[in-house]
Amino acid sequence: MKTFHNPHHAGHAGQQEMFRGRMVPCHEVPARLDFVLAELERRPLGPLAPPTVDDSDLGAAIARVHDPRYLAFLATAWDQWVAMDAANAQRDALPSVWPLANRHGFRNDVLPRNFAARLGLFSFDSGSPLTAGTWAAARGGAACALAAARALANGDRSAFALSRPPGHHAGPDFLGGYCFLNNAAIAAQALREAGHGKVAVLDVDYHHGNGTQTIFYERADVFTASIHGDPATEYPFFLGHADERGAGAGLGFNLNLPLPRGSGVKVWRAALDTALQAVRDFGASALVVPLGLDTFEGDPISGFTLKTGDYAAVGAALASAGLPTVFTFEGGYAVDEVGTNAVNLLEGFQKAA
Ligand code: SP5
Ligand code: ZN
Repeated sequence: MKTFHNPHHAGHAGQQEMFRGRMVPCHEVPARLDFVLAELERRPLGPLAPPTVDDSDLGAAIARVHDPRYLAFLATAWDQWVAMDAANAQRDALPSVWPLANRHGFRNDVLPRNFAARLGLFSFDSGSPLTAGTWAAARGGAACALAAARALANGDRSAFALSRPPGHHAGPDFLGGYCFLNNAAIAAQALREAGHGKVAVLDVDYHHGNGTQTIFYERADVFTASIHGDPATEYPFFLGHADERGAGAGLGFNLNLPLPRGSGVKVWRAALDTALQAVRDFGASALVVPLGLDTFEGDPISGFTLKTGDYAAVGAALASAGLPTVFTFEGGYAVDEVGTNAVNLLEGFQKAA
């Protein structure tokens, strides 16, 4: 399995996120990726390299899943933030005002001139700091996703897009959940364009993949499934319930498998079997796995109890789908263990594939 890693990831380094009325240190830190990379060097699964995709191809691939107005904002957001106040260069940008566009009659069709208002327009939480290197890092992640999809198009059976910030919470025109560009969606769309008529996304991060669900919600050509903490109690709270099955042409092509906080490997593996059966029934010819390792018992912000020794079998189960597979690196905040857990899963996949 080739791994495409993002050389720009460390430029995205948030200082703090809002939690219960206080600022706390960010969970989504550069060391997460470094630990995965170090473990891949100890236990190689295949070539490790930065992606090589040209700029215009990359821009086009990103624009297939994200809105132009959002992309124009992200590309210049840091400069706008610093233009507001030169002292902002030392601070992360976080939103503090939101239009709640679905309710209360607030408008989202008029782009505000004020930067804080713009940031709120394009965000859904106050936990996703935007920093000087965020755009370059997010673009580098999209390049990893595109390169991974292309590796499959060239005959590879699997590829790993190892990048941060993660992507699965980012929607067509919003950031949140530490995510800015939806790498899994970019890979899935690139696989569609490479000739796969039906692509499945099976999200195994602890948190519901709301961005990916939203991007493909009305489409029948990309089936989205997610196993996650029940949004009644778990982030991102406002999406991820079992009754969300898709809409319009996409009705029946979204599957949510919420599990109670505290769930262990047995119930989680049963949900995985359900999701894999749905992927088979859909008839996908390629699979994208947004790979979060925050299902781990030691994760500081999550509530499942999978153990380090469980991940190899999860990888093997994913391989049983028999599909060419792109993995995108998502959550996983037990930093010391995230590399071992990720490589256990990927190695389990590769041995069984
Ligand atoms: C990609 C991904 O896993 N995103 C997760 C985003 C979760 N954001 C909200 C987490 C708030 C948890 N704060 C808990 C602090 C405990 N000390
Ligand atoms: Zn997560």
